[in-house]
Amino acid sequence: MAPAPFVLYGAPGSGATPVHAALMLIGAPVKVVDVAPWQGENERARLQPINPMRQVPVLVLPSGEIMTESAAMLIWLADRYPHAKLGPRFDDPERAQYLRWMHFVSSSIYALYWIRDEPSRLADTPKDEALVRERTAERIAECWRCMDAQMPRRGRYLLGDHLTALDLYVTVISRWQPRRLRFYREAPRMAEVVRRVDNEPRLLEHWAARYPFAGAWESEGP
Ligand SMILES: N[C@@H](CCC(=O)N[C@@H](CS)C(=O)NCC(=O)O)C(=O)O
Repeated sequence: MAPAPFVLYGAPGSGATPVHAALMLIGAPVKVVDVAPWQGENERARLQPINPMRQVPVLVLPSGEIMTESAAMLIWLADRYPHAKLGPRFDDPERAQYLRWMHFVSSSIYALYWIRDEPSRLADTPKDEALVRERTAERIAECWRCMDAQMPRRGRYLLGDHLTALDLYVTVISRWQPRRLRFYREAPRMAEVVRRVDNEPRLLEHWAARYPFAGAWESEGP
């Protein structure tokens, strides 16, 4: 009998995109449910039964267990399916830096989109909303700059010559505002890697279907 598929909740371009890319590289069957909670209450309500935080991505494992948290999903998938070589193993010297930067991207950068996607959560007036957008963009740029300076780049990808979950994560999140042109400027060493991952032959179809260039992510914005 064919194994039960993973079920992944999240619309194109969301944090589900790198998780989906990992599942593609692993070769695991996946059923995708498009939900875009940033579009409003109706979409959020669809998520309530599976994730009370009403966010995506949500990954339902073949066992039926539910996972939230994109970084945890990526790390777990890489560990669970070692044949795909998506992350350094427990005794690999790169493991510490891998975990460090996976968590950094999640907690210092991705977390800011809760505010950016709906600045009225913290700001009362349109003027304050614009300020929140501007300041969070500066903070995201600072995080990328810091990461770029600290990453021990020694190969074609962020952690060496193997594409890992960290490459998938940074490739997608760097497409979000303030978008790629700003990222390229702040993080010139990582810029080279994300362009390589954008053009990874095994993922071209995936990117085209789940995060097409039509979204104009290779631009700049607040
Ligand atoms: N910590 C979560 C953050 C997830 C998150 O912020 N997802 C966004 C979409 S990419 C979302 O659901 N936003 C809607 C909202 O926060 O209301 C993760 O890493 O998976």
